[in-house]
Amino acid sequence: MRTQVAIVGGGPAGLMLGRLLELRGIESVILEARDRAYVQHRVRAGVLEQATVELMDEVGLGARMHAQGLVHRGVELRFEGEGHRIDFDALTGGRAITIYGQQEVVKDLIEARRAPLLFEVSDVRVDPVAPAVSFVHEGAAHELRCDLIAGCDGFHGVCRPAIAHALTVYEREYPFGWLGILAECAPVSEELIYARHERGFALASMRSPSVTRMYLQCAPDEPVWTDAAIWDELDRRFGLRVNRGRVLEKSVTPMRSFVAEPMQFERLYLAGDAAHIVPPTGAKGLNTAMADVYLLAHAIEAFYGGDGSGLDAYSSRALERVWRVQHFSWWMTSMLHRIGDAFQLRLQLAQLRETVGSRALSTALAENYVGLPFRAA
Ligand code: RFL
Ligand code: PHB
Repeated sequence: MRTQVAIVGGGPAGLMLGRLLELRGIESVILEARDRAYVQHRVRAGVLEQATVELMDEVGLGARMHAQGLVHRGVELRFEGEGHRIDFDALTGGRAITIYGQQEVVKDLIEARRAPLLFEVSDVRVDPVAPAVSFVHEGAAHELRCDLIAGCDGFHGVCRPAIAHALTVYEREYPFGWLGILAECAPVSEELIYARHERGFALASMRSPSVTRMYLQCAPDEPVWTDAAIWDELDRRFGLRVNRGRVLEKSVTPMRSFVAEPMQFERLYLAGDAAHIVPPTGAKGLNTAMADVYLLAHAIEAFYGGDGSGLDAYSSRALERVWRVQHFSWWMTSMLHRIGDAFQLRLQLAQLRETVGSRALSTALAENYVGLPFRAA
């Protein structure tokens, strides 16, 4: 087998890269370890930055997102028993976020894909020098020769480990995780609520006017609680009576910050969670994956036009944005979670009061939350 770009991983990064290349007349093959149903039903991110929304439009897949997504023009920060709204509209000149599940984005991209997308591949091995990718599909071993490999196989994939000798890793693990639930009831508020409470952080989000998504700070290895214990704790931490309904899904996610540098070795280019992870407090993981592949697709297009300078600069350009997002995610995480000693708790409150009280700091939060523009070069 031969193609121009071998894409390892059919998550948001790999699928969007495939779409951007297809629209530029560049061939690709996407190799995905899981089956289609699993990939389409995995409950993960829900917040699309303005630039991600614009990208879905640019690739011609915005219709369902605009019909079903919920546009939010602000979020609430809640602490010391009171809510404070950060007004995106006023602070960012009309920018907004859209609530639309990651698995819906994935469904739209899979639906649109015409070029090869192989599910349930195994034994994937990448050779960044050849370059080539070997794998097993439907019982047969294959070798895919290519010009470039895109490593879009997430945090637990094979691409980053394959070039570990060439990478430096920067990381921080947090001494807590998030217990997340998806439930059949109306959201407690029209906008997201990020709550800091002495018992720990809580977040109220949603997927639709009748489906709620909520998170509670917990121990990183916490056994999943009973539904009743979760609802009672949500009431306590928000200081409100939240709507209750049938719990459709619950799970615990550990939290870490992680960056591998550079995001390239020979002809292998990493994008999305394969190269970096943020704690979910800033809602940045999916959006940063999209920013990476936007940059990478333009660099690949230039490469086939005879100019390889964009590919050479890909890692350093992507990392500039990655570190801005790392800082924002770390800032939101450390400002809102139960963390550290009494001194640090007082610093947190001082920081929160200033963030909602000062126009400069509210603007910084709003600008980062709605997201930085995607750059093509
Ligand atoms: P993904 O989505 O992990 O996709 C990687 C794909 O590669 C496949 N794969 C392989 N394929 C072939 N061969 C192999 N050897 C392979 N190994 C793995 C996997 O099956 C998978 O399909 O990475 P990608 O594309 O980089 O996308 C990143 C995002 O998924 C991730 O950053 C976000 O989900 C993070 N995240 C959030 N991001 C946001 O922007 N906003 C949010 O509101 C948000 N909330 C969240 C989140 C992540 C969460 N969890 C569970 C980690 C909330 C949660 C709870
Ligand atoms: C979500 O709706 O899943 C969500 C929203 C905001 C975050 C993280 C996750 O910061």
